[in-house]
Amino acid sequence: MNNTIAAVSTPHGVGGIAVVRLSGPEACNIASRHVRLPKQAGSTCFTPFRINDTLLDEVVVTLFRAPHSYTGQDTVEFSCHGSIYIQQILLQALLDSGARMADPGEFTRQAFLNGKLNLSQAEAVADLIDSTNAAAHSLAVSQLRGGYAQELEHLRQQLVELTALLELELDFSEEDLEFADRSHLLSLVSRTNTRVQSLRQSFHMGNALKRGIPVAIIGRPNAGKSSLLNALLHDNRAIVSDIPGTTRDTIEETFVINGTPFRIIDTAGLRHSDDPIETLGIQRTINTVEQADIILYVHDATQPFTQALTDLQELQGSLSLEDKHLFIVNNKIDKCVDSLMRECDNGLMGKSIHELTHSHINTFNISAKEGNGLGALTTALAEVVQTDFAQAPDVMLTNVRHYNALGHVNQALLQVSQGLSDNLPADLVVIDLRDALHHLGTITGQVTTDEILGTIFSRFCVGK
Ligand SMILES: Nc1nc2c(ncn2[C@@H]2O[C@H](COP(=O)(O)OP(=O)(O)OP(=O)(O)O)[C@@H](O)[C@H]2O)c(=O)[nH]1
Ligand SMILES: [Mg+2]
Repeated sequence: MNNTIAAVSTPHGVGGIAVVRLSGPEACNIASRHVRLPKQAGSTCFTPFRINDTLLDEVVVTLFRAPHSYTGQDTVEFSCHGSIYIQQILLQALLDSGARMADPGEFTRQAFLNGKLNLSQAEAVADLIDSTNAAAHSLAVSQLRGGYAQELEHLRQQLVELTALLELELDFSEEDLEFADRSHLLSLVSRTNTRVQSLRQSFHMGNALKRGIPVAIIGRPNAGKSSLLNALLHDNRAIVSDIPGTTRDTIEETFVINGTPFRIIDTAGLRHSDDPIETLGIQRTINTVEQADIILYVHDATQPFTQALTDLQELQGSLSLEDKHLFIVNNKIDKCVDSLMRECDNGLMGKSIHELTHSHINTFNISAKEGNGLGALTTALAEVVQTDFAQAPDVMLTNVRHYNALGHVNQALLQVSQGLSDNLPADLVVIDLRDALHHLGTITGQVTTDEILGTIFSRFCVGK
């Protein structure tokens, strides 16, 4: 197996410069066929890049010596001029001289295999590259820094100690000795499991911050839901028309307020319909509401507010609105003549809806068409996040793979607790403890399979 790999690390296309990376035991030998290498590791030099005797380009070469490189192997990076032609020929020259084309994420995979990063940090590198806003960026940085890995390592140590105690008993099983007091063990296990559970609970928040906090726009046909989506995005994303039932499928877009991403979802209007496609759309609306943290109920302010009450009452029948933020958005206020009446109506409406749903209610008067009142609405969205996320734990789970693994850890630890309470023999309890350790190990990479590694690194681009 040829372990010296090469790839273009900058995005495909023309640029001022491009970076080609070469890493592995033969990196220096291969590179020195084409360039003069810097005398010292960690330094650069400006040098011609030749193929046989032909000059291809003048490049800057950076040399890293194992283990002091990203991958932990000898690494040479070429910064060449960013023509696609130069990039391709330079890379081909390295391949002809003995390197192998890198797979997606293979540089990071080398880094993991050489102990430069643990698995959750390697995944954080992918998140960092993907991050498009301040919140996702700061989550990825904190995972990369390893606070999270330390927390998991701490949990692992606790489980290892527990296992060791019980295994000690097994060694002396003939003598029927009990080294560890069962109730002490039980409290250790439940403390560890409490931490596992709270880490799992942080996933909802972590995932929302990373992918965008889900906000559903719902309401009757023609209330102006799509107009609101377009107004928030400053874009004609969704079709707007005065025909009720214009939007049939959900339309999803991300937008950022003060560095926090929101995933805003326009839905099919709520009404009873004989049209099978519209009915499917309405079912989708209900599913969307279920997954949303914030609901913008758009009400046509020229209509009686009892409409809103009826709709929310019906929704309440199929799902719980209690733990959601409910924003009542009175739209089309440009068409309302008596604004004082409106205010009074809003108060009444907010009160009745709160009594109905028990959720936090905010009411807004807007005109999606003319853009009035949108500032207050976006400010309120940002405030919800500030209050909810002010209580966010230091370490947050953002990765669904980790979430599932911690689910298995949690199950295994519940079994351990049960076994200890039932006074099961130590060897049976140890089996469940080992199971918990196994699943914990898959997160940071003490336990890996080719399948796990394959799934993780295929997410990366070639060249990282
Ligand atoms: N006067 C006024 N008209 C509006 C306002 N917002 C939307 N409209 C009009 O109301 C009609 C329906 O708007 P849409 O945004 O398509 O409504 P919708 O809720 O998405 O409707 P469906 O997709 O059919 O459920 C269009 O003719 C819009 O121009 C507003 O603030 N003021
Ligand atoms: Mg619509």
